[in-house]
Amino acid sequence: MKLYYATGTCSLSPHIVALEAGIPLDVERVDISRKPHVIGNGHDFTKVNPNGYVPVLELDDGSLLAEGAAIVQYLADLKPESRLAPAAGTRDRYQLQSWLNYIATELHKMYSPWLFHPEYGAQAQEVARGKIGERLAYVESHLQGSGPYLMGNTFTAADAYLFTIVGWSAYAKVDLSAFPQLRAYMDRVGARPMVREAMVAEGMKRAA
Ligand SMILES: N[C@@H](CCC(=O)N[C@@H](CS)C(=O)NCC(=O)O)C(=O)O
Repeated sequence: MKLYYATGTCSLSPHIVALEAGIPLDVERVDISRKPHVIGNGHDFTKVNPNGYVPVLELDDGSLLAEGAAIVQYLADLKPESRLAPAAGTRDRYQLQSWLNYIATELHKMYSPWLFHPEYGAQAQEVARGKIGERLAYVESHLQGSGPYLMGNTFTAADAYLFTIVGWSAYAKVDLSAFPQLRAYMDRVGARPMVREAMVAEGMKRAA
């Protein structure tokens, strides 16, 4: 299996999930700073994903799966014993999907593209930061009552995704100072050996 990724982007989330699940993974870096985006051999990445974005998972039969929220569930279901996703059809599985959708639509797509492109203007960016602040306040209160992870005591695919997106905060100038639970959560998740390993593999961190 191969994960198409770009360093430090949302593709870090399935990278973490694969490592946490103990799934052997080939990785192929996509240069999303070039237009069109290219992969290592210089090939146009839109031949892999016509939408041009990471993550994409190439399965062993050559078929492709796009969209981070789907990829992390696919990986987690390959190793149910990892408990990265509750069993399909259970109430808890829908709760996981609720979190994945919340992170994708209310956070991920509010940070990106709005806070990564100054050309959108300061006003649009302040609106995005305000919305993100509201959504993070909700996460903060949830962690306070039901932590240490989003789904309670068990680290799941939703935590890999939330950690990845909230990890953009310093760069995107999203102020986390009002969210002590969330900051502690980021430290907790960031200290997990497989999370560190994924970050080292992507060149975001030095090996200890
Ligand atoms: N809907 C997609 C969005 C993925 C996405 O936004 N990927 C970004 C990196 S975080 C990307 O590759 N951007 C490059 C581009 O869109 O050209 C998902 O949730 O997987």
